[in-house]
Amino acid sequence: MKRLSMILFLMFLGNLGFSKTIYLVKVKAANKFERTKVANLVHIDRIKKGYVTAVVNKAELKRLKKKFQGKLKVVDSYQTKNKKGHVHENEYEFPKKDVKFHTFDEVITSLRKLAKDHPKTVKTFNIGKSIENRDLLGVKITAGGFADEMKKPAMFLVGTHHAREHLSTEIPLLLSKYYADKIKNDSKFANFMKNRVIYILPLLNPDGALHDIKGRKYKMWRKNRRQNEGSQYVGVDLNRNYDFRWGQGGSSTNPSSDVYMGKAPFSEPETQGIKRFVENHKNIKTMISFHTYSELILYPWGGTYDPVPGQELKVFKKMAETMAKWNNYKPQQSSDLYVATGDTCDWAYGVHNIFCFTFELTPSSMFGGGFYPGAKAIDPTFEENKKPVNYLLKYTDDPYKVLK
Ligand code: 0X9
Ligand code: ZN
Repeated sequence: MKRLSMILFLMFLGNLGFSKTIYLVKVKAANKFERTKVANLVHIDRIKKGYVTAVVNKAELKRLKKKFQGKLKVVDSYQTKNKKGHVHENEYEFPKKDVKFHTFDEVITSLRKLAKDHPKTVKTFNIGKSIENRDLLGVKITAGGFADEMKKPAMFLVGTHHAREHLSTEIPLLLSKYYADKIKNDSKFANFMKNRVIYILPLLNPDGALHDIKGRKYKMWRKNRRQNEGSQYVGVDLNRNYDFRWGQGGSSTNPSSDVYMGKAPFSEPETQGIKRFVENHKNIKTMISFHTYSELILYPWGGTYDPVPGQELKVFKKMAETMAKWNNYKPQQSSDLYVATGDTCDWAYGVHNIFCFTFELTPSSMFGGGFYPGAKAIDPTFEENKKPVNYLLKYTDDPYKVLK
């Protein structure tokens, strides 16, 4: 087993463009409480019976060793030097086999084209700029005009809080085209969309996503590209930066950690953009934050083991379980994985009462490619998620209706 995991790990990392040493570690953790102790320091990659695995840097390893003496095993390490002067060194493009994925520029072009092709039903919107000054662009989709947009119940789809989770850009992007075309071609659906708006923002972390593909080599990058003051370590974990229960577990105060919460809640322009947009769109009733990977449908709370209040728990459960029948994902409360505070859905629900789900898309494990499942994963993942998203859209006017 050790040999097999080592070979797979090396295969997995073989194409990554690291210039540092990273380590694959196993930490003994028998249940969600023990997993949370690990999640306080590093991002947990995989949950197995009795232990978790994580890919960590040197500083993270040091902290893990201090805290989990005797419970930690370094399974493997990997080091590579960035080849200076190689042909693709400064290119912001996916590796050749994955060019089907959209770069930041391609996302922007697609969204603008969609609005141009559907002038009556699709408009672009901008929630601000990333830390490196890139546009955070989305599309709004409705039928019957935008004049009374705010009166129409809305579903908000957001992709790619985490840089390396590129499939979580593709799915909302494909959904935007799917819905625009469906309004055009299906009059029943067009009629239904007179009383709905769909807001889609496929790429919340463009700087991180571009960094992850720079030089056409994946880098396993997770955070945004904030140059942290007084630290050599870059980046804030955007899914730890929302202000609801911020910093109360499952996130780190250390900029070298992959789950660094930021120096203050909403310190990042990307999360500030979401905050402003949601505050200004009280019509948003449901939301999905797309991530990869593990094939899960997660609902609040993620920041505490407590469940949400009774009636709302019933709604969350019913919705998650129904959606999971179509995509075969596992429906569960977020904190069943591990407690993590400052995430999108706890904030959306806790502050704005939005029925918000975190979808951890395909694959189910590292053996299906982990964060890099390849272009072949795009279409099937889209297909399996169409029905779940349609269902959420249907009940967006009144989520409690699922209990009737
Ligand atoms: O840890 C995260 O931010 C999410 N997983 S990922 O592998 N995409 O990074 C899961 C968030 C679930 N929320 C909580 N457990 N609070
Ligand atoms: Zn994620």
